[in-house]
Amino acid sequence: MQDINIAMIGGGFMGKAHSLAYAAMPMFFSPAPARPVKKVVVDVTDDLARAASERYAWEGYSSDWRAVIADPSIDVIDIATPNNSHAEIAIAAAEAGKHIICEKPLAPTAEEAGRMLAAAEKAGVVTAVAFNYRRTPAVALAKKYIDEGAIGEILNFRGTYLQDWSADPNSPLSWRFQKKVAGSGAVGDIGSHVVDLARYLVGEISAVTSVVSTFIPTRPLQSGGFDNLGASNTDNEGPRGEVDVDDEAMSLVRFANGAVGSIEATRNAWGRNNYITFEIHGTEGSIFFNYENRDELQVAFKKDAGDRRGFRTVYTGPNTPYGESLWPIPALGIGYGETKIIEAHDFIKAVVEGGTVSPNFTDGYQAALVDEAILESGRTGQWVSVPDAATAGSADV
Ligand code: NAI
Ligand code: SOE
Repeated sequence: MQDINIAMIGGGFMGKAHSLAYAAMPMFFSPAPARPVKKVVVDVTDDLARAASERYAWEGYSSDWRAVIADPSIDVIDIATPNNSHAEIAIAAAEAGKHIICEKPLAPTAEEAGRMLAAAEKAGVVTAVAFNYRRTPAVALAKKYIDEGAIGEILNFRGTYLQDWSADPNSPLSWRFQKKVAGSGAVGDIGSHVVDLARYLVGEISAVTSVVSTFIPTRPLQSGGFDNLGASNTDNEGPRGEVDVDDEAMSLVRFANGAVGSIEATRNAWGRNNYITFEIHGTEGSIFFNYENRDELQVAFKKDAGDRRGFRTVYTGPNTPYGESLWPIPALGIGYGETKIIEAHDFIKAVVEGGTVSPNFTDGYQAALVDEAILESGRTGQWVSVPDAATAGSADV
């Protein structure tokens, strides 16, 4: 089996998820398209990089991503750093001819995302952006039903991403609350996942109108040199820093194909953990998905007899998308890890075959254009048209 040599930049939360995915991918997918070789992990200091390499079983470590990108033996650069470093690393990787998988959001701004796309297109490298929730088998099953026409013409999409890890005003000032690092708040961090699902399942979003708010304006500064995502200390009397990004956004959206919808994102929703939901109404039926019950897809069909019509539950398993590579019995349990394993498979397959994978940098750029339209509408109170990545001129930005 062919080896694909990987260098991963960033050994935090996503570093853990991607390391697991590379190790497990050939166990799930047989034959695997290639053996991902975990060559080197990079972090900001040698100590952090060494700790990540030992914990996540990488062959080597470094604190110099530029030197790692220059290494001719590396095939793939995996970017798992906070948002503000994605563009610089990805553009350097593309210029060195490396294939790239980059965490979402592709960049803090659409301008940077456009430059990343332009560099990758110029270099002709394979790209992927890690909107992994598309890879949940039940979401792929929803896509299959829609493509087969099972719910007819789509009229309406209602998507939410609700969390509560930062609902406590004393949860710390993660980089996710700092514009210079994150770009935006709930919009880019979690709303972008819903934008990706909406584009995947329904089609391009052409215009948005939004209410964008920041309810918690300051948070305790972090100490200890690592990101304390979600930890809280209700007695915290220490110094606080400014939150200069949104923490809640609600949008109405129009799709280019005539469908309408809504997208909601907040991390202030007590009791909601990773509440990614969508409900889609078509002329022939409806679909409902909730990531907190991610083995299940709820479906209702107009064609059912009147005394039987209503939502029923389909559990994903061997007969649904990706099922032949996962577990042999329905409802054994799909987890976050599986979405990342499938993501790694689809990306490595495209690298080996010289093909393309979706979502890629074009999708990441288009999602960033939607995110920016949501933020602009939040500022102006107006409907804002979303440019099309194909004509927005990625090479010119
Ligand atoms: P994190 O803060 O847990 O880890 C980031 C790591 O990158 C840290 O170890 C940090 O020291 C390192 N780092 C920062 N700047 C660096 C640089 N210039 N060079 C090398 N290393 C650097 O962050 P997390 O949660 O892993 O997020 C990383 C990215 O993944 C973000 O873009 C985030 O939005 C995305 N993400 C995506 C998720 C998904 O479900 N697809 C889930 C969580 C995060
Ligand atoms: C925090 O909101 C976070 O880690 C996001 O950054 C991820 O994209 C999301 O999938 C899980 O929550």
